[in-house]
Amino acid sequence: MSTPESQRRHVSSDTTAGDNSHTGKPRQSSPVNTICIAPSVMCADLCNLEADIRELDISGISMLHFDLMDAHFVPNMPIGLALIQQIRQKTDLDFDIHLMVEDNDFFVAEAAKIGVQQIAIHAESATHLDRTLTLIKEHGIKAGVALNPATPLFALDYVLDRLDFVLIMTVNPGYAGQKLVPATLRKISDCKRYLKQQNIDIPIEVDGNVSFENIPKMVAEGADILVGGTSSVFHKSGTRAENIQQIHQAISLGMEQRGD
Ligand code: S6P
Ligand code: MG
Repeated sequence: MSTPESQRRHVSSDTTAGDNSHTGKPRQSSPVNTICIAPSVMCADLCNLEADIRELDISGISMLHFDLMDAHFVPNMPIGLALIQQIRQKTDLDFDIHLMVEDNDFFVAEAAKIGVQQIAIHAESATHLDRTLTLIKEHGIKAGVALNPATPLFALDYVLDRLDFVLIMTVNPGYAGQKLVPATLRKISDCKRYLKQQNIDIPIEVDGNVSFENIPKMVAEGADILVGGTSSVFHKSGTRAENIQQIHQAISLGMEQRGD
């Protein structure tokens, strides 16, 4: 059986996704089979965002995570399309869009105009999940499904062939600075096993309290993309560069315990 295009190992290393060469700089990519750190922009210093983005740009990360909320699916709305559009002009990093909205198709179309590399939609908000995933892929963007902590993995059963990644929420979506929902650690390894049983090799992204302390456990369970927020990349104890260094150490600890 041939391997479908969607069953690639890592999201950021592919060059077929949306064009982001807005700054004329060479595009960065993550190496295949490594853990990817994706800083969550809603946790940056929003009054000093350009400085934060520049610091992250030279820190060796390859992807930025954007939380797009509509104050309906989740009761918050920290950043919007106009801001993402402006940041697109400042960096060639890959853009990872996490939609927490009711009208997924509208935001997919708007994000595609901006030039983003991957989009996750929530299984809980999508009325026509298969159709919206297809729409994302028609734009040449990698498609993922995000699952709330209480949503079972079988929500993915009939869209697996559409997926380029899975986003496991390790907190309930809507806010930064929350505590990990404990059962979600097991859910990461359950997801890893589930994908393996289906012979699908796509990355698992984790989002929510991806802290220095939790990263080794998450990586050991099978996480491939780590969304870094207030408990890691933007932790007050260090500079962005120092925090990213500490994340790499935590990843190494997790990799030592990892089974694959
Ligand atoms: C939450 C959102 C996340 C947060 C991130 C914050 O709804 O999807 O991406 O920005 O989880 O990280 P932390 O370390 O503050 O929990
Ligand atoms: Mg997020």
